[in-house]
Amino acid sequence: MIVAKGGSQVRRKVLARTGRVAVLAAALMLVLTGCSAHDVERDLRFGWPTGITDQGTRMRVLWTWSSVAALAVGVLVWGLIFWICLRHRKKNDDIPRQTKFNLPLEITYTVVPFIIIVVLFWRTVVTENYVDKLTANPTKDPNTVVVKVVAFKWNWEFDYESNKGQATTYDSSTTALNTVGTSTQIPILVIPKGTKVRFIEHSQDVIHAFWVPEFLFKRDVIPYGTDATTRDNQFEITATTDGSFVGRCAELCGTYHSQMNFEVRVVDPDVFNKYLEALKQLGPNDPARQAEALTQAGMSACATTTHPFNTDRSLRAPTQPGTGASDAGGCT
Ligand SMILES: [Cu+2]
Repeated sequence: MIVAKGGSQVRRKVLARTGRVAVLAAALMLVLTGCSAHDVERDLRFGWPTGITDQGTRMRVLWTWSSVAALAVGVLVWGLIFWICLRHRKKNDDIPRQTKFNLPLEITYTVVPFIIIVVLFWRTVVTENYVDKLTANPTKDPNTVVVKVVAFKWNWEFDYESNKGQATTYDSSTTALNTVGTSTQIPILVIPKGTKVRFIEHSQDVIHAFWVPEFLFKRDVIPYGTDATTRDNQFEITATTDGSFVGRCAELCGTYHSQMNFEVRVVDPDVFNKYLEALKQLGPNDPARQAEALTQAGMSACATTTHPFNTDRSLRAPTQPGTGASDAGGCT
């Protein structure tokens, strides 16, 4: 008896020491490879695409931890299956002990999944509420830029309604600073990095959908047959990565649906302010104001992520860059 007790104590000590060494080794590896717990968590993506918004990051965190929870449950279930297969495999021809039920076990495997579902539901609702959160009085808010997105067959108009609480209109008019896409010009939406942007989605004809894949978010643009925007869909994002990103219409809206591309440029707030100032100086009637204002703000005048399409309906081949109707305009 004494020998057996001593043996189990030794085993426990060895196990404890192995555990301590493993934890220390893991911590040392993290420090030596320059990874923080935050880095590890950020890289645990499980196939989740890279977003460029604060909201996208929150969705990714939900995905990461849902996947970790699913894996943990998976490992437990696989472990139990293998354990039961090995531990209770057929060893002789005796009939195994026959049992009826095990109340504690049944309560456990009812309550535990219920708790898991409650936690997943709760975290999903919290994340959804964060993604759908809207600022009260956005046009007066000192931290928000308001853009009205007007969809029409088959292009986009972007109206910059206000910039951090200041209304942005052309001189001597109430028209918001804007750009309008045409078959020869991809509309480019410029937004400031690190600033909340409120989108008001307005449609003039049919249902379109505003989709920037890197936002990891899309929302329908519903026509209500009125100029009022009170019923229009609205949402907010805060872009955290600068760059140019393609945007698309994600609702089959008609003949040129597939050609309703636009570009989003996420830039420093200084560059954004310069761009708005340049638009204002150029006035609402200059059809080339988008390209000119982009140039004045130090940006490329042409879209870099997509190109104008050839609108010839008899064409039986996809449009290649440079073959669109815009060749004369310089942006191909
Ligand atoms: Cu559309």
